[in-house]
Amino acid sequence: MTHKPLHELTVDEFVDGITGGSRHLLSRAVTLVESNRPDHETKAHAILDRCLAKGRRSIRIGITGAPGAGKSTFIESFGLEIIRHGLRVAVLAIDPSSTRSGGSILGDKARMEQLSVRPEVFIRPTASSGYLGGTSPRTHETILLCEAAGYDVIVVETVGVGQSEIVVNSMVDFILLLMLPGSGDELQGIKRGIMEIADTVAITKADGERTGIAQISKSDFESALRLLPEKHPGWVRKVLLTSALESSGIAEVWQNITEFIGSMSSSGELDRNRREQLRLLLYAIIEDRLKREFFKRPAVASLRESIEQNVLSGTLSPFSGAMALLDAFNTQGSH
Ligand SMILES: Nc1nc2c(ncn2[C@@H]2O[C@H](COP(=O)(O)OP(=O)(O)OP(=O)(O)O)[C@@H](O)[C@H]2O)c(=O)[nH]1
Ligand SMILES: [Mg+2]
Repeated sequence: MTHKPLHELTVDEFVDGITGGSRHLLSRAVTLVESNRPDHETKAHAILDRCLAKGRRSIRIGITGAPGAGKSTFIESFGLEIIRHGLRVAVLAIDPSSTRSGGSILGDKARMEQLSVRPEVFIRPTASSGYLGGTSPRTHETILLCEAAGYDVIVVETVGVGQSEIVVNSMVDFILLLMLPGSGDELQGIKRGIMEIADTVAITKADGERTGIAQISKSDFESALRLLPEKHPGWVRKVLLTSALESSGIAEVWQNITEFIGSMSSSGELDRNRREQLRLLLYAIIEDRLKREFFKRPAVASLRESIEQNVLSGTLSPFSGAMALLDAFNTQGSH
């Protein structure tokens, strides 16, 4: 039954499979969520509606850091720690661009070798290409599916190079920022923006000859964090030393996150945050839909290139160009 083509599976079959713990059907539902085909979207939303109604909850963790900071290796070790507590884990790795996809997906599977073979783990790369924010409402929808599938912890890996970590911040409960030992210099630069959304900072690769530098970085980050405004009332950000290679500091990170969740749920902040995230998702879906419908309209599609050229050559202002495209959209839409 489960090998039927996607369109032959009913919404009921999907929902029963997902909530019953089938990784295969979960994976196929994620494919539907990511599809641009209108019939897939309709079905994906029907599945999501039913899944949301189940009201299952998870701890959602965003893990961000510079390329090569050690995110995937950390998640392997961290995931193994979480399942030791009898919990199920879903890992969503956001692929920053479709052009990179082949390489990084294979890379992540290889880096999470031990984790990926565990039956209580679901690992899935999610595409982000074409979205300014580096991720899309679809990542949030995938989180909701994993939650309905009963995963207790959902980990979202994103490369902290621009906007994607900000967007991920709007779908998770907790952001863990991974920093390389010796990266304290970056504190002066753009990394401050990322620091502000972090709930905890973990220095990675604190092993071997890097141990000393890691210790120095820890103090640097602690001082820098003290200067930042609070992100969640009552939560004091910590800096932890970790090594995925030696599995050290990993249990402390998990402990730190459970403390965070405990304190934020008793203050009501966790629920407040989730409600705000649903509001953001509502508008993200609208924006996403409108944008796609706009560019799909034949009148817009046929005018788009010439208008863009005229704007680039300076014969048309971006404002007039945009208005012309919007007029084309509206005129055709009112038929
Ligand atoms: N010594 C040491 N090396 C590590 C540790 N964790 C990761 N590495 C190495 O660092 C390199 C990058 O690790 P990844 O886990 O792929 O880093 P990433 O942040 O996921 O990288 P991207 O997804 O490409 O941004 C690999 O060669 C790892 O073997 C660690 O705890 N100690
Ligand atoms: Mg990675």
